[in-house]
Amino acid sequence: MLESEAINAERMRADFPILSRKVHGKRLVYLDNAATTQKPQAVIDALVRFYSTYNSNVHRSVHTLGEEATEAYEGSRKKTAEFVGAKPRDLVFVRGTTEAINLVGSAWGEKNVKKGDVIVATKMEHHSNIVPWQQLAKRNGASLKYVGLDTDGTLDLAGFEDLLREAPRLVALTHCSNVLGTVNDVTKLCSMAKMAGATTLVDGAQSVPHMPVDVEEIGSDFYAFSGHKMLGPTGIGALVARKGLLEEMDPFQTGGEMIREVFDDHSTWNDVPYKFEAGTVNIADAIGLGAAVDYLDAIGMERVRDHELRLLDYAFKELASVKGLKIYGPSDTRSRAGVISFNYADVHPHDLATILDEEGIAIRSGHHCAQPLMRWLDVPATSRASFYIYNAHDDVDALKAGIVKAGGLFKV
Ligand code: C6P
Repeated sequence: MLESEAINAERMRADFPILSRKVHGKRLVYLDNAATTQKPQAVIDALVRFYSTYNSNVHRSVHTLGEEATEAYEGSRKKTAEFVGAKPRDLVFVRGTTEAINLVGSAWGEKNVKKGDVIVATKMEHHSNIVPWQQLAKRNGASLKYVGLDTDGTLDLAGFEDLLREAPRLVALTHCSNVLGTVNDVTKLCSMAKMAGATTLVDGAQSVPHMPVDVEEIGSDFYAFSGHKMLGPTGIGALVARKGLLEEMDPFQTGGEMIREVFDDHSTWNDVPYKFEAGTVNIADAIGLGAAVDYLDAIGMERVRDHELRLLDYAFKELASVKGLKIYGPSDTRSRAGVISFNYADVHPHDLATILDEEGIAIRSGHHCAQPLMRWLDVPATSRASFYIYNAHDDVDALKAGIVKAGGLFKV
């Protein structure tokens, strides 16, 4: 593929075995990529190769298998770090975005957030970037405050500036909303937060898989993301920290491998990032994530973003003609990612998702783990279609036809 060539999604589907299966006798139209993405054969092969040829623990054994496994695991750390513009020593492998944020909540938060401190989050956060801060605030006597949204589903910048005047200890915000698709200008927001003296955490669960991300350029202190939303396996993700920050933090979990020396009454800690990877790590899935990074690197993230923007434009144009369909989030597709949350007349999102499933179309319905945002939208739930590299116009056409069919059944 040439760098400048647009992605040929139909051709790309051949790399994803699951996309050739049928659901209820129909072609699988997979539009639930914000929940998790499908896996290319290259990732599946990397997992099979590990278990069938060099399965072994890492960082422990000098035998051949142990050396090979360690090399592959650390190789994957290097690739994953470089993918987001970071150094391997600043990247901790975790289970996913949720664990990365909990790690910061404990290992950084316990020491740094004091009674009376303010933590700032936004109304468009996933529960994973709310509940750890609620718990930390409760434990340490701090308060959690929210930046509101403008009517178009973008952040209320004036409200953000107001909260920065309270000199928050931490600003935690998402790079991209999993419901509204809003892409936040995290470079600008982190810089504003920094000037106000805050530490920053960016939730990159919905951005790293879909657009070029450079943590150095963004200037965040912490950046979290999940492997399974970027073609990798479940159970693996990363926390990337600003240079030197991990060294200042206490361990998250304790036990094997994260130590340097253990005495009867105290222990000393391993170097970073190993200090934060206690016990036997998720070796196979980290290696699988490395294969996913290779796959995305070969395509190029600019092209991934470009493909999704084209698809988004097409979907907006097509869905505009469906009477009774309300789409949430910014109307300017340039400031959103390939996520479309909507409601359709009085059809309950779960009913719509069930009818679409009959047509082989997978979307998500519900609150999308963003209940404060649902309250702000004043709806109990939405339907959500989310795109990736293997989606094309035919998927959008199938979605539209399925919605229209549901409209007929519900007499919209
Ligand atoms: N959102 C969705 O369907 P984990 O589960 O740890 O890999 O990722 C959590 C998470 C954190 N932040 C954002 C913005 C997210 O979208 C998610 C996961 C999925 O929207 C599953 S709830």
